Amino acid sequence: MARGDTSSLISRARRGDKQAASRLMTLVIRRDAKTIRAVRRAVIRTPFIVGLNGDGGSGKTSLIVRLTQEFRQKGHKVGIINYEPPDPDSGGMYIEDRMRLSPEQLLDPGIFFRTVAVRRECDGVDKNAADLCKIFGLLGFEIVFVEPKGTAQGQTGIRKFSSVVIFTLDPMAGDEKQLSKDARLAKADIICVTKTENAPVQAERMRLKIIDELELSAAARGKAKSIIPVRLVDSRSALGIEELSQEILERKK
Ligand SMILES: Nc1nc2c(ncn2[C@@H]2O[C@H](COP(=O)(O)OP(=O)(O)OP(=O)(O)O)[C@@H](O)[C@H]2O)c(=O)[nH]1
Ligand SMILES: [Mg+2]
Repeated sequence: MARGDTSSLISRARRGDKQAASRLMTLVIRRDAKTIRAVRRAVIRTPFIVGLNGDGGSGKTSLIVRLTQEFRQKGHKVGIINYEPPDPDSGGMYIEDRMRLSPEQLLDPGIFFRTVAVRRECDGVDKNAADLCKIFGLLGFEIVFVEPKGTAQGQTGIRKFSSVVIFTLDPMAGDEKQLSKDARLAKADIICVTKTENAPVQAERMRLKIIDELELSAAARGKAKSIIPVRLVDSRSALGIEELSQEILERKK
């Protein structure tokens, strides 16, 4: 691609043109070196990046959609990067999680949802995730959610470029004993037990178990106490969502 084209795409993205931003994203995903360099040079303000970590089905997208609603009400423009596995036949997108947004959200100019097929995977995200986030910065978006393809135990790559990492756990899934082996726990900034209204007793039990694990892990590192908050949330009923959004914004200051 000619250099002039990249500059014009960058100028258009700076004026809020989402089509130009989308084209830049495609070039970054394809690892066009000139575009990556130009984007890095052009960005004045990298957005605040909220990375979601958690098993497949643990409620990451639902939480993002709910928090997006909160942040829009507070006047913040929100970008979302959603990594999905590629369709093995077409190489294109397998699942289109954009449809999880409400009709109002789909029409909202202050929301930009980009699904990316993760090919050269690193802990559920592509290696150029940080550069993609910068393109939202060109558009003037202040907050970007990044959802990896569901991660497994020990996958904490999202930590490298996120301003805040939220780790989601479904109280009804999996074995609590596995928590002690999971590096995602101690590498999170905020832990959310999701789907609380579905199983309030199990959710509270899991919250207490997580706190135990965090205290043990803090002690092993010579710390008096863990400072990682553990929250009970529910994206359907919005339980705990307002408080969580406040906590994220506090960290953005
Ligand atoms: N009742 C209830 N259901 C939820 C909640 N969060 C997620 N779900 C449901 O749980 C399922 C998985 O939720 P997702 O938000 O797609 O989970 P995910 O972590 O994004 O899943 P992947 O993208 O496949 O890794 C969906 O059927 C959701 O409707 C919640 O807070 N309450
Ligand atoms: Mg999802």
